[in-house]
Amino acid sequence: MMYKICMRKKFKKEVYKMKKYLTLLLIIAFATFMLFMGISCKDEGEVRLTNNPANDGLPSWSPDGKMIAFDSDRDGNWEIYVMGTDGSGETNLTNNPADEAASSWSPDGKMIAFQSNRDGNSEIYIMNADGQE
Ligand SMILES: [Ca+2]
Ligand SMILES: [Ca+2]
Repeated sequence: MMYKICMRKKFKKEVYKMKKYLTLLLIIAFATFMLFMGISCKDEGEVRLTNNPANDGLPSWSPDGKMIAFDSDRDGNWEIYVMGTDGSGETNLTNNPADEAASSWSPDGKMIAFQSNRDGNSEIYIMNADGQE
């Protein structure tokens, strides 16, 4: 009789332990799933527009949302480029041996302001959005 009670208590303890481990396992599985979903959602909607060994940076949307201006040093010095919002039609607007950077669209989208050190130190310039100054 005493042996049976003792075994029953032992069995209950084991079941309690197993439930604890099972709960812990479920929590870990749920946390892993949520982490995975979080990472998946984070990646969703991000599209690489440039893909080259040079530096590309400081993107800015044109006011009409159709173009993106950005800086790149892919020709050996910094230039202002524009491209479509899908990364197509990358065009060097400045094409100058000095460094051009920090472009900013005019509110009507017809002009782009930028900085250049073409006279030996940084100055602010404007050009038409097609690169004509
Ligand atoms: Ca790059
Ligand atoms: Ca340049």
